[in-house]
Amino acid sequence: MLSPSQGKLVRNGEERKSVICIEGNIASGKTTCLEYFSKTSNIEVLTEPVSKWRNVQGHNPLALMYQDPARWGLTLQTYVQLTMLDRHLSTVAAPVRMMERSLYSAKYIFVENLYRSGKMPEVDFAVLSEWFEWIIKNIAIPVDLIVYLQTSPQTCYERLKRRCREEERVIPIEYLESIHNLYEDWLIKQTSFKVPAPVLVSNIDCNVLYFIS
Ligand code: DCP
Repeated sequence: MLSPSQGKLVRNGEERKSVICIEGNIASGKTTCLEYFSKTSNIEVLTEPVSKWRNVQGHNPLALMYQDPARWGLTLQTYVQLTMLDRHLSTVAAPVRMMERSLYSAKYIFVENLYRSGKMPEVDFAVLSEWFEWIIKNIAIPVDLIVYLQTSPQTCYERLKRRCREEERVIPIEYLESIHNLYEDWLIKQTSFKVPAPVLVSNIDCNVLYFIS
């Protein structure tokens, strides 16, 4: 049961903090959304550890993945899985935690996209899948609400070009369309993978907000 005044969840008589994951395509506006809430008291904001993905002991697995996904996809996604798990398990300080993406979307969207597009070898996909399945079976990854920033791939593409992140210069609109379709299947149609929490959809293009429980 959620107590709206304090954002606390009560399960089996025990209180714990609520966790909200902000999901959406690349450049859909997740960081801007989180920046807004970071000014609110009682909410702890955790952004994606992108800086770590761009610099792990002097290496840039994000850039390598975009240069040669078949070779470096596993490397990046293994590290993403580790850093996202670390985020999920870190001690929650405030009554409400908002975090950018999740362990779930790393697997259900990005790993899945690499595999389906033929850019991740089957053995790499199998290894990542076994890791992921082990984690969610053995470690509690609580998520209480998913906020899906639903944006057209075209809007994301325009923002992506404007922000000019060096590694992302090679991303074509087709890549954003694939990510978009995977998100829609997962969170809107709910036909691909288990959805771990209710979904609040915020459609940025049409200014519409609705809830899927
Ligand atoms: N990425 C990836 N695999 C993942 C997660 C992310 O390859 N499992 C990539 C996609 C982007 C980069 O990492 O190139 C950063 O992700 P986002 O664009 O989602 O992060 P932003 O902070 O840029 O998002 P937004 O613009 O919505 O704030």
